Amino acid sequence: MHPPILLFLLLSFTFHTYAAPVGQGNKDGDMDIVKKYLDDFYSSDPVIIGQFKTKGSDPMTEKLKAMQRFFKLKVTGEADTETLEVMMKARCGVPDLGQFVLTDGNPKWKHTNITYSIVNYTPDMHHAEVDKAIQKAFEVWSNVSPLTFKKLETGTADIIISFERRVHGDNSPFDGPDGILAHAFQPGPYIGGDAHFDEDELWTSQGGRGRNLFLVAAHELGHSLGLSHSTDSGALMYPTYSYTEPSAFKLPQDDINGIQAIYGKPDVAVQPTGPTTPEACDPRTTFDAVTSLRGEIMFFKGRHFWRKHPQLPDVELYFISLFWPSLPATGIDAAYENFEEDLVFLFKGNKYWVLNGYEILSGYPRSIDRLGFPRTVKKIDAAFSDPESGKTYFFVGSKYWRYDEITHSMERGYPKSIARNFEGVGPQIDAALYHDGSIYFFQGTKLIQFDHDSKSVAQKTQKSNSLLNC
Ligand code: E1S
Ligand code: CA
Ligand code: ZN
Ligand code: ZN
Repeated sequence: MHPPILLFLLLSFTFHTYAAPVGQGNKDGDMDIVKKYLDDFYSSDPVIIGQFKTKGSDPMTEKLKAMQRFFKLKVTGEADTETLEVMMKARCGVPDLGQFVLTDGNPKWKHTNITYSIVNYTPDMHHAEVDKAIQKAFEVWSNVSPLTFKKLETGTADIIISFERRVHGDNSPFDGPDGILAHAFQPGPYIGGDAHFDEDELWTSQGGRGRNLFLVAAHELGHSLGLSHSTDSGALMYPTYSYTEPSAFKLPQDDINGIQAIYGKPDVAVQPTGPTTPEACDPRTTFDAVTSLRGEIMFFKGRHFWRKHPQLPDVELYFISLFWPSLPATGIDAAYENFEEDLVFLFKGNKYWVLNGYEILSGYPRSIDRLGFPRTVKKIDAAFSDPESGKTYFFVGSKYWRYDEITHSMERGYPKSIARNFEGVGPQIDAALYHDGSIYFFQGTKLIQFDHDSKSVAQKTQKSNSLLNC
């Protein structure tokens, strides 16, 4: 979701995070949150609310209604649960509406052949590396829109890029190392479209220490083109920086939708698409792999995993690459916890990795041949380990294998037929989990709870995501 908003027109802004839970029914606490939110993000002068302005009642109610209209909530003028939920979402300090309304309509470039210039360079990188990072960042957007970008060596460009530190003449001083990394202005004349990078950061063309100039520039240029922040945590226009391998970077679908809402689609036969952020509670959600890890349950899907703590109602969504940069960034095939040795095994293709807590043990990945699989097994669909017997079950197509964790060897007489020994389960299992004495098989959008002792299906009607508190 990208409500196009004016950025950086107001004098200054600060950080506010409303991540703290609010006691239900705590009306005073709720009112504090509402008041603070409206003061911070819905500027005091109701005139500024512009097209979202309503007449009558007190200013607080007006602002609340404006906010509800902006987020397409029911316009009640009251701090109902839906409204509070939006207000409590953690967010960056860029106001939604105070700035939005200062312009007539959504700011955008009126031409598609946009020019840029780089007026100074950071000493942290070679000139050529800076040029390359900026060029690549523009390509992120030109690949999915009708826009083209040309670098000017002389004359005034639409988008002027510079490295600045502290107070630098635009009423939005930088703050030294960390914190604010950069900022950019919405499309328009003069300073409009310009992108400034904080010279007090360490700029790099890699990962590790410092900030990747390509990733930050790609985000800032989104602002330069008229995009505001997205609430999609996987989006490039999400308010907080996260490192992903630049050569593997694909512009997320949410950002593609955002830029195309402003400028339309590119003039190419095959339309580009990008990765989407999965929704835990979408009834269509399926999983790649599921395992427990020291009492928590991890659900892997694409580039992400959800982490569910048994005592907590909320589930957390993370990028796999955030926790384990050296793992394949996407598509884990199978995972299981070895309770005996307090280790978690992750599988992709014919390789596997072993985790101790959140640390990958050295010496991995290894080939699954080392577990005793024949070369004909190219990948594993699902796995779970039974802590009572110390046996691990591996599911491959319509068959399964059994491994003894005590003797560290594959058992004889396998593979066996899933249909024969797990009646009502398979073939083609996505993921398996041993949890609370039951085995859970994830098959598409279905979850089958299997009772190990009676060797029968205990419950077949659940949705795959029912363990995620949906
Ligand atoms: C982070 N934000 C930053 O410096 C506001 N902290 C200016 C702005 O006040 O542009 O939001 C602040 C900028 C940034 C945000 C996200 C840079 C990425 C998202 C996804 S990188 C793979 C990625 C990102 C990069 C200013
Ligand atoms: Ca800074
Ligand atoms: Zn600036
Ligand atoms: Zn931003």
